[in-house]
Amino acid sequence: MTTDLFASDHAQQNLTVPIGPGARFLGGFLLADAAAILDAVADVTARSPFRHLTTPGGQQMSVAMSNCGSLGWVSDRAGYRYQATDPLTGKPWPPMPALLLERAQQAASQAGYEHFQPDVCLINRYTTGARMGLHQDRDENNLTAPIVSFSLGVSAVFIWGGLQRTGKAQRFVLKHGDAVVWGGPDRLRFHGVAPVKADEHALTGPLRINITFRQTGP
Ligand code: MD6
Ligand code: FE
Repeated sequence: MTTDLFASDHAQQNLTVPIGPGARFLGGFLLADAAAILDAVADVTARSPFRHLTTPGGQQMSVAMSNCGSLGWVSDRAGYRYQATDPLTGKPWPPMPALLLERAQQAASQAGYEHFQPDVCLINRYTTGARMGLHQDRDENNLTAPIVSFSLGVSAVFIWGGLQRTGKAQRFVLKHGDAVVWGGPDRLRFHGVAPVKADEHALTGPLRINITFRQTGP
């Protein structure tokens, strides 16, 4: 069953729902500045375009990615890692726009994580049918910092598992404007995104944009 954590849709903004001891769903957190956030994403991707990375196993990912911040997450045949330059342009990743940093820090704080200093902002673009398999986020050196995730555009079903790959997963809908923060005892939970259904959003057309902020440093 897929739970709609925000059953009354976006009538209310900023509803905080615990989804684990260290994880919070912030429904509608970004609604007031969604358009400005998407503009900031467009500025980043004009300089470091979206691209489909290859997994270490040689598969092309269905989600297209870019980054901003002092480090970016990349994947290729050699593995997953964070690096300061964009392999596509050979240049540093674009700086993290102030609005993105500010909203990420506010989300973290609203979920109980003060002093979040993200140095990575990974931007994921989903077209119809794109998905993300079940994974843990564990390429960061600093596992004490939470991860902050923003969802914009077309909705998706988020698969929210446990600390082991096997076992029961919950599913819930991430809509335009929602944020999720997780850390502490939930930091290494398995999670993924079900194939995005054909849909349209006024600001993104058929696309879903997800932005995750990570702190790799101390
Ligand atoms: C997505 N998100 O929502 C994929 N990882 O498109 C993630 O993989 C993710 O949303 C860690 C923390 C939050 C996330
Ligand atoms: Fe993840």
